[in-house]
Amino acid sequence: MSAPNSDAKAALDVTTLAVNTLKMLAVDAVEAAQSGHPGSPMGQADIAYVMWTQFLRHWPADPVWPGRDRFVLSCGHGSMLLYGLLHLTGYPLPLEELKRFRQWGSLTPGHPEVGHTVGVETTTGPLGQGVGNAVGLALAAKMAAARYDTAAQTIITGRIFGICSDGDLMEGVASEAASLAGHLGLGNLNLVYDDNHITIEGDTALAFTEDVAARFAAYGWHVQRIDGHDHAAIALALAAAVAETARPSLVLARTHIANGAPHAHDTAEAHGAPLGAAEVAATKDALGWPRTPTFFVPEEVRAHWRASAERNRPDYEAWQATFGAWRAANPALAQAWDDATAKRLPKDLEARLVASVAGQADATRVLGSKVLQEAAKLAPWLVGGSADLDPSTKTAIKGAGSVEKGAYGGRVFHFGIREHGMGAILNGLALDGRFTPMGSTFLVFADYMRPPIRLAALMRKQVIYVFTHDSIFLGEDGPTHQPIETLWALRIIPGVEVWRPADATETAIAWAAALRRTDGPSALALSRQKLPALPRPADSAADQAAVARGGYVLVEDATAAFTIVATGSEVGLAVEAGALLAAGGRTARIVSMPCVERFLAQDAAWRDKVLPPGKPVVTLEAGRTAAWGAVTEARPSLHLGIDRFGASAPLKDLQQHFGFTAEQVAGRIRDWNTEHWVRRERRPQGAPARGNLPRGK
Ligand SMILES: Cc1ncc(C[n+]2csc(CCOP(=O)(O)OP(=O)(O)O)c2C)c(N)n1
Ligand SMILES: [Mg+2]
Repeated sequence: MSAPNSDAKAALDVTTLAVNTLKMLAVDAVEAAQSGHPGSPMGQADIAYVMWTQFLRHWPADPVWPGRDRFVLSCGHGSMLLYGLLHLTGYPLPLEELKRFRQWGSLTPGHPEVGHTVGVETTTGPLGQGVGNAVGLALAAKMAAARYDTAAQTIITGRIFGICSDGDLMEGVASEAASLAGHLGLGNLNLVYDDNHITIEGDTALAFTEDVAARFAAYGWHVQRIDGHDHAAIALALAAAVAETARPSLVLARTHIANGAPHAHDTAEAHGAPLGAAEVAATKDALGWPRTPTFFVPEEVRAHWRASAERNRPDYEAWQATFGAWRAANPALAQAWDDATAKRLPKDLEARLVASVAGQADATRVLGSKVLQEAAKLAPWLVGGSADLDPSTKTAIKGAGSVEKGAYGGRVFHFGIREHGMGAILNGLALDGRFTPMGSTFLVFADYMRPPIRLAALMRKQVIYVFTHDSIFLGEDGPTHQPIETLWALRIIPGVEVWRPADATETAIAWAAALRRTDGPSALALSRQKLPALPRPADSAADQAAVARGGYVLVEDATAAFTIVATGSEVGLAVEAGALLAAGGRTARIVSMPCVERFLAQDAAWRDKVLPPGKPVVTLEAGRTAAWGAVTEARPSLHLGIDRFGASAPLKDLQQHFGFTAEQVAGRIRDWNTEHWVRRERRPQGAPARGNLPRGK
């Protein structure tokens, strides 16, 4: 063989330098912060280099280019790899920001945060979630292609690339999502597994000895195994992964954590601790890297990385031209695209949703299903499904068709019994930007998908959850299925709006609010059981606007000495109990509070109008009582709820045993009311009223 010519040698050198730059930026940043994860960026640098310079179609000058490929770093602890890539390829992430890794207010937080750092596609860190997000993004791209591509023009060009780690693939959420991705044949998804045999506690042999390749093959994935430091092998594998369009691809890349660090190499210590000054020096020496300056980027390396992004110019420009031609040739599709992207809803959305169920009394899950059908007409980008509970949750969009392998034009998902995967996939669908995704299950199983709900809130993404069977009054299924703490468990996540509507109007307004809320998730808690109609004589636009404020006066009475605040199925009960109390000479105002977060976000004038300061309040909700103090504040208050697990029995017996008949509620209020006023006169100033203590514990 002849000696390589000098051009080839120069190319080889800049490649090595480009990889080493990525490694050293991570090492220096972690060292400067004295915090972070140097090992995985070092181990993944070869994979990332080949992926980003030869495969990923992106355009840093237009980071949200709709035709782009998306990159998901599922193992978010390796964030410095991503920050290095974004910096080097020309995103607005200056070196100064890399120097401020993990510092207050920097663009380089410990784990990547979408919306915070330009070029970051999703927030990762909780392991496994990114794999689910990638599946959702891939599904969204398939669904968008089915809607918008035409015989003449392909505008959905983006593919999904990702890197995941041992931790990602140990987590169940990744298995759920991967199983569904295989089932749906998401051939636009290309994941590389950083198979470094190391996690925090040591060798993966401690706890992870399964055959991952066989597992993914069984899921229906296209699976390859390579040496993750061999650039030619990485390129061949990624080319094969991209060429495989019928199945998602997993490339198991055997790598070495902290590759290039003489002593830290292959150690668990390199996972999450700075290398230390001595090892940093040894690494730089071993790689022929200058010890100073730190954060060193050789000029030819900068040019090389920039050129790698510039190589996408023809694709970028061709896409823009195609998109322009597509817009001109397909005005209706273009309008649909614009409406979906902007989530453009009709002004009279509320009125139309209310009209779809006006005057009807039923279970809110049934009313919700009817409202959904109308919502689906007004928001064609609304898509959704359930975790195998549609006959109960009633969330199918009728006549829309299912999303199936090879046929992605439908709007109904069948997630299977995979709530956690569903949540992570919904986040991916939301991140795509062209859909409003909805997912449903029983309220009690919201716990199975809490991590992605939390992430949807953190990312401020629009996801709608429909959680039915929202209280013990689901009946015979018993305490395993009866949520007690779940409403407050969701309310306590910042940024989640939980709606628990009481009747047709509230159900419609809750749906409208969820559709309009494009910067965060909304959860609808709906009843299994039929609910009574509420006194709502006018049901005017003003009344509906009041509902949208989250808490409002349903029954006003200027002479009333106190207020009953209730939600969902307990609002009707409050009205009934109020009538019994009134018959005994104690009139009550009734407040319905379908969304506590909305109510608490109203100005003081509204809150004081609904709950006058100083006026005693009774709260009534079939769930934990402790947190209602956040609503009643300093007002004398009694919290009626359920602070133990439920029981398996018919609805009527549960109402009786848990004190939720109108007579019992009226009686409990009467007792408290009497006691409260008597005690208030006698008790020394500042002593708590008896009513502040939850009863029935
Ligand atoms: C759901 C979840 N559990 C635990 C952690 C804490 N954690 C961060 S990284 C990690 C495991 C690291 O192993 P691996 O994923 O193989 O990454 P590597 O050490 O190879 O970089 C753990 C347990 C987490 N981020 N997310
Ligand atoms: Mg590992």
